[in-house]
Amino acid sequence: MPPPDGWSTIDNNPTYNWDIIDADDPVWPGSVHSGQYAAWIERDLSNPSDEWLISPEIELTDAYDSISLDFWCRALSDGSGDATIKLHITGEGFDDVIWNLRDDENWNTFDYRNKTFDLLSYQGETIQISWQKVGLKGWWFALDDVLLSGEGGAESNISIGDIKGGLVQVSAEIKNDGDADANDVEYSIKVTGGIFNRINVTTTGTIETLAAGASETKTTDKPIWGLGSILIVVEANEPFGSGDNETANGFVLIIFVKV
Ligand SMILES: [Ca+2]
Ligand SMILES: [Ca+2]
Repeated sequence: MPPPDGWSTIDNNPTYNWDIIDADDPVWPGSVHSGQYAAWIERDLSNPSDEWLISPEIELTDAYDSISLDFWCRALSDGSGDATIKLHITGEGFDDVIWNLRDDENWNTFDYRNKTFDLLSYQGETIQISWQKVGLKGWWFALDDVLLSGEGGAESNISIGDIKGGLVQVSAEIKNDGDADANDVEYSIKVTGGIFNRINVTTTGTIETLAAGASETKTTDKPIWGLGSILIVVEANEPFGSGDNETANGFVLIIFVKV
């Protein structure tokens, strides 16, 4: 059975590599912590191991108050030889070993144990989490219930500010009142109306990044010619975030738009 989507392994020799074990067919009873399966690597008594179990890339690019890695594992911390399990956090330009089973634990019984690590310092990075079995012999290692959780911190908040008229154009202020940057803010300014409904101008665009507390003023990119009452509808939205829409009434005096 392959690992779940996006997970991968690196096998540096053909024997005793990362595998999935089934609770109904346990290598050792109790080696699955919950559900039907767990990850597992057997000790290798003759070839030094260098076997990796690697998570998908995880973007920690939003704002968080906390980021926590939690997992359950079952192993002894010593055993013969020198093999250990190293927990790596890797990303662009870094490879941090944040846990070493043999050095950091003193586990003499085969209990499932819970480990928790604070990963808040990786906020802003795209990381991968890896368990590396490295060295000769050691013990088998079972891993289950890996959970990465984050609690939200700052959020963006898109709103529409002033809508203004001018010489053949309408402008609208798009604001981010939140305390986190807004990304890919899609906006539209639609102007309709006039005598015989001859005015129909829509301007759309995307603001790649609208910093926290910042605003940008966007202007219709086609001239508004005509005469009479108009309706202005401004919308701005983040694809997976906040949004706002506002309407305003105005009047076009041939070439001057009065809002
Ligand atoms: Ca191996
Ligand atoms: Ca499981």
